[in-house]
Amino acid sequence: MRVIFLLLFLVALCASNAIDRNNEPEQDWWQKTIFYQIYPRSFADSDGDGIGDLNGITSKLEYIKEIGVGAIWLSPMFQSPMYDFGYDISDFYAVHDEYGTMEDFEALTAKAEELGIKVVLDLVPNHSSNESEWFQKALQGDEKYYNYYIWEDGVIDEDGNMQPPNNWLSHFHDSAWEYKEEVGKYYLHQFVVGQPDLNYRNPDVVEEMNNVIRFWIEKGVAGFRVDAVNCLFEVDKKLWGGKYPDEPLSGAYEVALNDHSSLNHIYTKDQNETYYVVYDWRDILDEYKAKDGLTRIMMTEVYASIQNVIKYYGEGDREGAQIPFNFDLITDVDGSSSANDIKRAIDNFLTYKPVDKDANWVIGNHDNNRMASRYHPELVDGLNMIILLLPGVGVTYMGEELGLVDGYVSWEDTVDPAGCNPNDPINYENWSRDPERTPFQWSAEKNAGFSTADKTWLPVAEGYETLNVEVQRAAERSHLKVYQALAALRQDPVFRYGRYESLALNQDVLAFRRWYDNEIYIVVVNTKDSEYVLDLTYLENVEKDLVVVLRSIESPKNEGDRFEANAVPIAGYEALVLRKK
Ligand SMILES: *[C@@H]1O[C@H](CO)[C@@H](O)[C@H](O)[C@H]1NC(C)=O
Ligand SMILES: *[C@@H]1O[C@H](CO)[C@@H](O)[C@H](O)[C@H]1NC(C)=O
Ligand SMILES: *[C@@H]1O[C@H](CO)[C@@H](O)[C@H](O)[C@H]1NC(C)=O
Ligand SMILES: CC(=O)N[C@H]1CO[C@H](CO)[C@@H](O)[C@@H]1O
Ligand SMILES: [Ca+2]
Ligand SMILES: [Ca+2]
Repeated sequence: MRVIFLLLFLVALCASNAIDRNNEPEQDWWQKTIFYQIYPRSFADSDGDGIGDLNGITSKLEYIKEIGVGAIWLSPMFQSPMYDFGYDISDFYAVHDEYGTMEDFEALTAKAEELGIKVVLDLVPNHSSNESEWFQKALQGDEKYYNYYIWEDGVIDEDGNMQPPNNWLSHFHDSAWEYKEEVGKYYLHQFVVGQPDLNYRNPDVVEEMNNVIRFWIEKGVAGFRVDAVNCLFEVDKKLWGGKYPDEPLSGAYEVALNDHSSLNHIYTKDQNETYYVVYDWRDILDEYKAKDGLTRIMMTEVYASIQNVIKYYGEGDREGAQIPFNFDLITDVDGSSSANDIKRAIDNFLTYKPVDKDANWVIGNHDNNRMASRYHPELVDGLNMIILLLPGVGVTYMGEELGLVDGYVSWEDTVDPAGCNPNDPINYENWSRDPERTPFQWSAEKNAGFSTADKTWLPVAEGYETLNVEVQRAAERSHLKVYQALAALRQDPVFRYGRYESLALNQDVLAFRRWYDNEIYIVVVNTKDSEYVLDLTYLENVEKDLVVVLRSIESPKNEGDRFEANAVPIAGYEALVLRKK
């Protein structure tokens, strides 16, 4: 009997030693940090013209460091006529004049380097601006640049009028084709009219974009976030008798006929050639790593099925993006979702991602209503706990650390083409992305400390007098302080290497466990305004005493409080990080 016990004991001992701290693979910089998205136009205005700029960002880099973030990614700061606020680039090799100069950019990267912050830029490969030199030359008949774009003849309808080549729609409520008198043809634009699509079947275009990548890496950037990459290729028209085929109707319920979602985008999205271009870009990034040892990263922006999203990681011996953005917490769930729905949304990415790759968690960006507004302002700490303590890379859209909410932007003040184009003063808020782009809230001063201008490019959100950095820095408890604590906590091996298990304890409360060696942490988030007494022993190996390590700001508990695992009371919207004693 004794011998059997001894044997069992030894087996258990070996099992628990199976994960040896010292044998963990060394993590690279991008696996250990948080990526923080800055929308340059709205972050900080250094010269009082009401528009954020690079010097503004540079002046706030200490704040980035203070909150525990090690990498920023900037929405486009390249030269642009701003028809789509920078996503329409007229010079891929220059800084937009409202944002500053190349010297300002160099000062930004120098300061960032001094503080140990990596800088990642937005690569917008699908299209240029219609005001780029490339497109202008194309219009003037320069053959090289004509072939940078996608041109088609119109079709003559029964009444003898010229119509676009087919039914393709842009993302902004109009035909994806625009006629050009000078050329006598239509050009393709999957986004606004001012964003003509580049032709990736032309090797010159591929090489040009490779040069853009090289140019900015040589300026010192640590990688790229790649915009709308699944729109890169359209179907090969050679396979269709030289004509681009119509896309089928999606059958989407109650959307206008010119709404992008009214069609099923089988010919303009997710074409398989896309993945090989991405793998080639990764090779370029790796060439630089081979030279200086620093990993350059790629984050891809793709709203697609999970099966297509994970293709960006690579295939066979080809490597792709280290961080194919996971938007499930944006697209699949919101404040109305149950804890079960949220568990399923989390598990979705973890289920499909390759076992040897890192997950990532994105809960907001400049295209979607702010996290606090989509879920609930009281859930901010719980959501940040989820984003920062799940296994994988955490991504924060500026202001999520404070719980910023959407700003109100009147129809008169609306500038986003997605809001303006439908020309619908009643329903524009259904499409406008301006509410999540209102200026960052630094203090209770004029314009929330964002700018000294009399008018800012978008109005500052109401309530900034109490919801801002300065107030949250001074307060004993604040979202900012919880965020800082989370940024520190995620450096613990349990969150870097530990395993993960999750459970919806009831329809409102999500719990997950992270464990490593003999350390166990439990994160509990009540997504609704109802109280419960929780039995956390449903999670394996969770029993006896649990200690509160961190709590949401309205939590009635204190750090250091102890609870019996089978009877943990939780208040409405309360979120806790607990450790097993
Ligand atoms: C570019 O497109 C915009 C519409 O988005 C239009 O207003 C502008 O005139 C165009 N510019 C040129 C040079 O064609
Ligand atoms: C892309 O898909 C098409 C149709 O499924 C196939 O014929 C083609 O070989 C694929 N190309 C590549 C590069 O995988
Ligand atoms: C706009 O959104 C509201 C609220 O979700 C909805 O009731 C309305 O039908 C939407 N309007 C249009 C035109 O999509
Ligand atoms: C999240 C994101 O970056 N979305 C961008 C996708 O691309 C279009 C066109 O470049 C932009 O309008 C979006 O802002
Ligand atoms: Ca400015
Ligand atoms: Ca395209």
